[in-house]
Amino acid sequence: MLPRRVLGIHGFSKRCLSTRATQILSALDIPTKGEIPGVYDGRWKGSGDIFESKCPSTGEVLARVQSATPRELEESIRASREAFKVFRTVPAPQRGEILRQIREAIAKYRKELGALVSLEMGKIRTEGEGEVQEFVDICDYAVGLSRMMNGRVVSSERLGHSILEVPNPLGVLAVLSAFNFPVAVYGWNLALSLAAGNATLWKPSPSTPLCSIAITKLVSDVLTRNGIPGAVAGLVIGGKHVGEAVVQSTDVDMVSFTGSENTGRQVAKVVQGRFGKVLLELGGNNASIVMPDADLSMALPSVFFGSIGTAGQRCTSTRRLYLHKSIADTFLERLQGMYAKLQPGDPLVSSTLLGPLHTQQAVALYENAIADLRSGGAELLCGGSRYVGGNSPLADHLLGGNFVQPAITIPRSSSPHEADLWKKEVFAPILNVAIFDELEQAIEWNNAVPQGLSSSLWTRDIRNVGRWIGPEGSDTGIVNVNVGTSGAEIGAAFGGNKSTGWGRESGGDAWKQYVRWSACTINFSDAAPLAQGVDFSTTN
Ligand code: UN1
Repeated sequence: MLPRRVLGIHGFSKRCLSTRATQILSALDIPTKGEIPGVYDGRWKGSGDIFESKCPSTGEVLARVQSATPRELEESIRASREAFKVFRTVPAPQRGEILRQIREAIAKYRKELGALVSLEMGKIRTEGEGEVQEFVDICDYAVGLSRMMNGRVVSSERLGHSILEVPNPLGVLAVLSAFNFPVAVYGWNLALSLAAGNATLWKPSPSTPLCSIAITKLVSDVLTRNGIPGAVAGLVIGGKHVGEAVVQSTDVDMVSFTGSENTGRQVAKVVQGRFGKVLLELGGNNASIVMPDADLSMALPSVFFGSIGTAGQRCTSTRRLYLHKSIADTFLERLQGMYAKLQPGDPLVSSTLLGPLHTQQAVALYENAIADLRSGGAELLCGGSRYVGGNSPLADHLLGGNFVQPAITIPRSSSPHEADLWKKEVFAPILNVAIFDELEQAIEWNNAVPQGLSSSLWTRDIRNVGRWIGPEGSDTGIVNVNVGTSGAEIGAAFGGNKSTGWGRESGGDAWKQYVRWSACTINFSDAAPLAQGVDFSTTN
């Protein structure tokens, strides 16, 4: 038999785990030796290629995870369908009770899971824990929802008739999630899907397998305790081929995809080509606009968090900053002062504010973007290179990490109509700045990019607020006032317009996509009249 391929940047690496990693993995019952099964359909397995989980802060190989073979994927999808048949008959409030128990299980391990997110994804501790809190919050929301997923009774124009709009479970939901929120985005989808009575099959980013294994273990324990088949919340670790097969499968009723615009376009075509349902959460290219009357003591830390938080790797990160000319100099001076004090460090240490980028490829994207900005004549106010070598502020054990200096730039051209650099999402801490005269101009720039996820206006003037949230205002899915572009709560629907994909997840009315709707007209009368008064009577 041929040996299995090991997919990792450095190929075969020997696993010799640091204490730092061992403690976090052990607390969550993740083996610290040997290969770890990355497929769960009621049973743990995985005999496909090996994926390495690599710590972005140190370069250490955290685990070698067994992915799904094509056959195992098929088995998982089949198990999901079987599990769905059982789960769809469980009354919704009982599904809510299961969700409540999942909420408890996740909340109990909030700190440990948060640390695992920091270790494997690279975001800082408070953001790792915040992401786990987001999972807890959406479970709370879905517990309530399980008693409120109401249909409607519609008046019929016909005597003795009633029309019901009925939500029923949809089937199998596949969740294809990204590395940057390896816990929360699955939580948004799983919670609504469970409340709706579906089976969910998770294909996480192959670079964050441990987060998905830890979560799946906690969820499957709850399901098993309640006599529910484990495949109600299945897991398949795998690469492109696994993702493609999931997306193509007619046994998957809905695909919820988070990732790049390019891949999202392919996913959408394939799923729509087979008339499946698709929910997309794609690129963000989010702007903050600061007006002359803004309270800078609020705007500055928010823009700082928006651009540096998660090292600029949130879909909602602030990538564009539009400053009114009257406050631009002051704002930039103070913002640069904040950037200058920033030190990169181990994301597991609670005082660290700047962690690494997730992968070496992300570092390359950052470096290319900086090179493009430079060659396009942009003024680089700070940052622009990676932290390497002798004068790096990084401790020795972090020298193999993917740390880069957050950059602030002033591109030569301010308008997205004139310079393409404004139109691209670069998943890294690069903040491009332009200076405007009138709010209309800033709104026009805000809207002149393909993406439409989040945007934020800083002002105290109610007239600006009206314009910003109205028909001539921001065209993004998330439109904030005196609140930064990132860090949305779960209560409202989350998602973006235009090339962000129009998807809505999490709160609001998002649950309505996770069910199949039927309009049921019921005749209680002794006649069978046609609608619209159509007369189709026969003589006999
Ligand atoms: C994402 O970046 O994919 O609003 C999700 C936020 C988080 C979720 C971001 N609550 O920044």
